[in-house]
Amino acid sequence: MKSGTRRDFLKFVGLGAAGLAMSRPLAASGANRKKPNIIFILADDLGWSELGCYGNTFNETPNLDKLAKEGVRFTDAYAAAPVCSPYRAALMTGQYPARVRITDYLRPNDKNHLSTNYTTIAEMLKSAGYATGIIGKWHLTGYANHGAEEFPPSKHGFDETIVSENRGIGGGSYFYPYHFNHEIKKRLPGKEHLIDRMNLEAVDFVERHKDEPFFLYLSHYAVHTTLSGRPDLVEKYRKKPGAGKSPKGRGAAALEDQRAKSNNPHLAAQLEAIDSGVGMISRKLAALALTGNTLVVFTGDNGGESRVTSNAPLRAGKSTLYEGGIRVPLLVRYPGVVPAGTVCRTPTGNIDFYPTFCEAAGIKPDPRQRLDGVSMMPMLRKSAAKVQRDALYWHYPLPKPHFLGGRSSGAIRQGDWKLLEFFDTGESELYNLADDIGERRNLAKGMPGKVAELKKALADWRNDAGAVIPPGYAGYDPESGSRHP
Ligand SMILES: [Ca+2]
Repeated sequence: MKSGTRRDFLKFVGLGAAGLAMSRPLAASGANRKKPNIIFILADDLGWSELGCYGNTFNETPNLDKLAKEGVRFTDAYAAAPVCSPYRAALMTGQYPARVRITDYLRPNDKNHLSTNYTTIAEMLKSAGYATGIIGKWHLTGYANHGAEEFPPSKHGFDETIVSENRGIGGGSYFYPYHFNHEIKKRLPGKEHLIDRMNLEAVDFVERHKDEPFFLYLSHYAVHTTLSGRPDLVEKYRKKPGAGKSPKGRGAAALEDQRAKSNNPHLAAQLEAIDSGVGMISRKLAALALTGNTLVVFTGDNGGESRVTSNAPLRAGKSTLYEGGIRVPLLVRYPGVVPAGTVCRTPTGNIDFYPTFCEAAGIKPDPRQRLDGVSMMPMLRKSAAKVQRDALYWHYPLPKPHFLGGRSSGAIRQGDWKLLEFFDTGESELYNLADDIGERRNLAKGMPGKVAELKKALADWRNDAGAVIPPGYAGYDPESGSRHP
């Protein structure tokens, strides 16, 4: 949507400036009581295999496992990209990263950013009377501290921005004072750890907004490298049988230590802290009698980093379009709507949260903002529900390989079939995930018909989405099927 149409859009949904101003008192008086609260908890770089309820036997995630028991666990949930910013662009807009034109992570001085021309999910919910807040990582803008014009959460519909970055965030910053924001004041006694602080802020946010519908986006910086857990928790996992050495994702010693690539005590410590926060939030909701009217989502933004963990049985990790880079954990609890203890095997993407949250809140999305996702509400009500979708698509053009190994590529998943197309060499790989979740048997050579069919579907989708492969990002032109000179 163009910026000029935003006012018209607010009129369209019956909420001009006056309507926005009035929506809060209405909500507080109970007129909106039926609208569910929405808590979206995102862990950074958390692979599909890390939670107990996904089969991990080293990490301890009792509160997340309980969430799965009380709701639905998705086996085939996908991130729209194998790195941070494009996932977040898709989450906010309901569109594929290729359509939003954010297909790689944004650098601290990046001119590219999430355009205010979009109506974000936060703006949608805000216009329906929700209090909106983000705690933690945004990563959809460059930073004024690095010379870029800034487009922070406050320009995208968030009333409150709490413990969030205003500087480059690479390299981790898990203990106060936080290098990604020098202005944050300490609140916890002793050596304040970021995850604990964010959990505290989340519980406070719920308490503050208990009398109105709220949307809380709790966006953890963990478990991104450089990993650094709370010392007492790291010590606990170091002593646990099967513990790998505890590298911090940097330096030759860390890279040479093969055992560090699984059962990583720092990662386990960070994950336990995230899990404790989920427990704190659940207890707060229960104490306020809000559990029944709150939709809680827990997920990850891309696969685990292969330098510090293993995504096995999935292949590879962050920065690649193999399953290890894009398949993520997804748990949803919504009592009375989601039957407890269910498992959903239908593929979903994080482009689906936008229409899902709109439907849950009873809001019609703006027809002028194209949505690539479909509402998950039918799947939430009944895990075997049919979904109107042909395929999921990925577009990840790179000028050179990512430092973690990812290559310039695209991918499509249609049913159990998965095709990866590499823009650097023109090669394709074909897998059937039903009996090869680890993408070990490339079937491309023996099935040229299937390869051609999926390549065409992927090319058609690229056309529709306006997906661009910039000059110099490929040695091969997938549209013409020929090599660049
Ligand atoms: Ca990430």
